[in-house]
Amino acid sequence: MLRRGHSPAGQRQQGLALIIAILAVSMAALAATAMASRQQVDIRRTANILHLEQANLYVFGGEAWAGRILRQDLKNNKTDSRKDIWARVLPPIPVEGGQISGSIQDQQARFNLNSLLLSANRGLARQRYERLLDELGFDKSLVDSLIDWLDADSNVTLPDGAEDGEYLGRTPPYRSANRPLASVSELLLIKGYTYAIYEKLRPFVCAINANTTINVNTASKEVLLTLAKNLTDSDVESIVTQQENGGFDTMNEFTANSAFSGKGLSADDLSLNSHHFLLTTNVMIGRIQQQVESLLYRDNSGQVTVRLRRPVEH
Ligand SMILES: [Ca+2]
Ligand SMILES: [Ca+2]
Repeated sequence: MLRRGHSPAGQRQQGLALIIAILAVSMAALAATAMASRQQVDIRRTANILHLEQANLYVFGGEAWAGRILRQDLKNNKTDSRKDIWARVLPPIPVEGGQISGSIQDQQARFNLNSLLLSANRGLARQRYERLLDELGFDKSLVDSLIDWLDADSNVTLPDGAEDGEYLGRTPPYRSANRPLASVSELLLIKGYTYAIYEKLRPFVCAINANTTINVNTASKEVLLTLAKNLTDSDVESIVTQQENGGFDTMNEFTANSAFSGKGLSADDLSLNSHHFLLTTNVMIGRIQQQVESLLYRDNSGQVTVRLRRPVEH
């Protein structure tokens, strides 16, 4: 008599048992691998959360650093120029698990787009913006659609303005903001503004929700050229040289520059100092890379507050 295990049926049973056993072991191994890799993902996720938290803390640290620099700067002098201590770049410095770097830029070196709405001398703001558009090779009519976007009413500024009628017809439809810009990138929503125009305007404009002056000690050549009619590059050369040497101490010294002679320069909304600065902080911790911009406001007593904090737009 054959033993059960050696019968064909018994061999089949043994084979089946073996396959089940192999399957069970494989499944257990798969489950263990899945658990291990899940654990690794969890560990990485936790590390990323911790690094993100750490990066945010370094951004706050960067703001505190910038606040101290700006306070100290006001003790050093009453004007703001490229020679000031805030204008120095903070080179990458190692911190636990990564590095941090940063720089402060004077926002008032730029034309504030919101001054088209908020300035006491809107006509002058308009002239300056038209000159900037012209200088960059754009149609001056772009000022009309921007004014309509900013102003509270829904009356179209002729000839090239645009209000709800323009934007409600778009896909998806939206309304005119009818308030100051919160960000320069908002231009992309406005009639006539393409990405190429936005990119070219960006270095010379800002969007601060207050009536601000243009600081002639930090303004770029392009912005200086908007201050009076028919100015040429060579006209503003001596001003740029003066900026590099620490700027002007009095407004008279600036306006008396022969470059402006007979060119209708107005000192309205111009200044030698600034209140609004933009801090850009770059933090690298582990796999986290954060680039954050903080809009800082320094009052006349040197007190610095953070008005806005957001990721840098690219
Ligand atoms: Ca200063
Ligand atoms: Ca409007």
